Amino acid sequence: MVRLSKRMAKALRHDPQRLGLTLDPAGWVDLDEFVRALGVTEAQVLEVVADNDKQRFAIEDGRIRANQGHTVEVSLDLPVAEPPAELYHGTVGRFLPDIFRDGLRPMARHDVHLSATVETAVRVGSRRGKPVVLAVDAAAMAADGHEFRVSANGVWLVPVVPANYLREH
Ligand code: HQG
Repeated sequence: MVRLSKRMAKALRHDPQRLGLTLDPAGWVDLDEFVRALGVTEAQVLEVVADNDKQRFAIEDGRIRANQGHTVEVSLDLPVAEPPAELYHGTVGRFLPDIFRDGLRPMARHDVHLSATVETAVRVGSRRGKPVVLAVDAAAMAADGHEFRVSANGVWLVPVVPANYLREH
């Protein structure tokens, strides 16, 4: 299941071409076509979508897409949303000098990914080593005109977080 989930994320976020798939402008692909390209059953795909720990995928009108995390060009058409006063970003110590100089940047993805809870941010940071959690003053950012969006699976997205809104949690 985890392996299939990773293959699905790779196809829907980063490399649809490798499976001969083309995403529509909002990141959707026909579910039948997707199932065929992966060479699995529809039931297996539906099981991954339903049981995914992070609800990484959405199915709608016979189509599937990744809820966030793309590196290929897509526009998810998410509405601007008012963020909670504080959001969190999980990273590792070696990135801190750059982050406190340049702010949080989206790197290969479209947006900086922020978590609503410290716990989730710890998990995100742990992918790269000993986690460090940064608190983002989302209220101040929103008041200053930065636009936040929230993905269907509750990840907060913003193009950049300038360093002056960051502190170590
Ligand atoms: C760091 C996973 C240097 C940033 C997770 C991060 C998340 C900087 C890395 C989602 C920097 C980018 C996204 C700067 C940011 N200088 N380093 N100015 N600004 N960074 O993977 O947030 O499991 O693109 O701290 O759970 O780690 O795939 O972002 O370490 O929700 O669904 O550059 O991916 O979700 O890494 O993770 P990423 P992320 P999935």
